[in-house]
Amino acid sequence: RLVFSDLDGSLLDHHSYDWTPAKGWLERLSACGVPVIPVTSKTRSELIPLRQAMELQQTPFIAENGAIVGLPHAWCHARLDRDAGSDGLVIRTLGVDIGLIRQRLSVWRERLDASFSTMSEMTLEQVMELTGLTEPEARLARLREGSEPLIWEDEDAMLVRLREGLRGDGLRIVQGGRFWHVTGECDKGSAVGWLIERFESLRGHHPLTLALGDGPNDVAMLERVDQAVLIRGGHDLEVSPDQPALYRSKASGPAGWAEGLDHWWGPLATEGRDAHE
Ligand code: 2M8
Ligand code: MG
Ligand code: MG
Repeated sequence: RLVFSDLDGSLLDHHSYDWTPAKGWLERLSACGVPVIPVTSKTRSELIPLRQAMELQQTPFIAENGAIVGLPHAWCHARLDRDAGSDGLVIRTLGVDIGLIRQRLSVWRERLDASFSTMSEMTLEQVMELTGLTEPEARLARLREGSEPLIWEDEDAMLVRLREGLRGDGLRIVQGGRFWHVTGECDKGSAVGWLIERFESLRGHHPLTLALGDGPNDVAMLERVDQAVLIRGGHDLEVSPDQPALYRSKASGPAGWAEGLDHWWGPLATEGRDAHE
């Protein structure tokens, strides 16, 4: 089994970034040997302290909306993945470089005369005010490698034109909780698919997969797994009918996260470890 989880607004509370209501399930999953894989808009740098605090250092992660994948040793191919960093993680990039994204955004802003503010143009104080992150956290959020968050300040019709322009450059724009995020041709769904294939090639069988998310940028991930939880949040979302195993939580944030696990995997709480690896 594998759990793929969005962080902000899902495993973490949208405002306080607290995950206390999910702790019981995190401990249970860890005891059963089930990896909980963060799939987030956050940067690799933001994930370092978070994975440590949540005791998720042994599991892979997907950062920057599918642009960056981090693989701990157990998820590496002995011959292919020899480029581990000092933290023992192998990093794979599935998107494009942030420099290209920023360059094309500034070209399209000028061409279309569009109004938006990118995170890289904001002051640290502005980022803190918008997100409620502390100063050190906001610094880590700005260390971007493969996605640029922006606040949209123009009409919907202009967003359609920007999306068209970016598409011609091989770039995408997707909505997160507070920001719009520009990436290469990747999303949370494609990165989750990549990791599932990695699991299959290493272990020789298909894992039972569950994903949880609350935002428009999570829909592709929810459609890619066996069982999905749409966590109640600030967005009215539609998931394709091709995903029949969808549960909509009543609670929001980490309480909705625990509710989704109760719904799909309730019996796991009382079963043993071996059956689920
Ligand atoms: C941004 O991501 C969230 C996730 O949905 C958003 O769009 O609201 C990112 O910049 C991320 O790096 C940051 O930690 C987060 C803080 O709220 O905002
Ligand atoms: Mg979210
Ligand atoms: Mg997110």
